[in-house]
Amino acid sequence: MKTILFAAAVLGGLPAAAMAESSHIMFDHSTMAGAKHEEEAAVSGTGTVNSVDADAKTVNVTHEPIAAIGWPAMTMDFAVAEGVDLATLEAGASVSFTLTRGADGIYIIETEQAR
Ligand SMILES: [Cu+2]
Repeated sequence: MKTILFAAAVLGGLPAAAMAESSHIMFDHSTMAGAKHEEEAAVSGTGTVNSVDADAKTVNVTHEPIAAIGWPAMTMDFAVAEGVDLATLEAGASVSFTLTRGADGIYIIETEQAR
């Protein structure tokens, strides 16, 4: 939640149009067409890592469309589960990953590996 709160603070002073363009951390993908909120099974996707913040346990990923949850291709920040070893990931890596959705409705990366 620390990341989300930080993002909210940073975005707080920006006009609405700028917020719409900003990080997907604040964006509730679940409102997108095709999203099935009731199904909480892990969702898999692929993408390219843009940056890794091992201290914050976040990665910025440009991911391919994830049809299972109705996401288009996009670039976004993900929080990463405790079990994921970010030391093995670096900018430019092509990865596959699985997502799980927390009680707050935010998807996080549950597993991630180079491909
Ligand atoms: Cu996204």
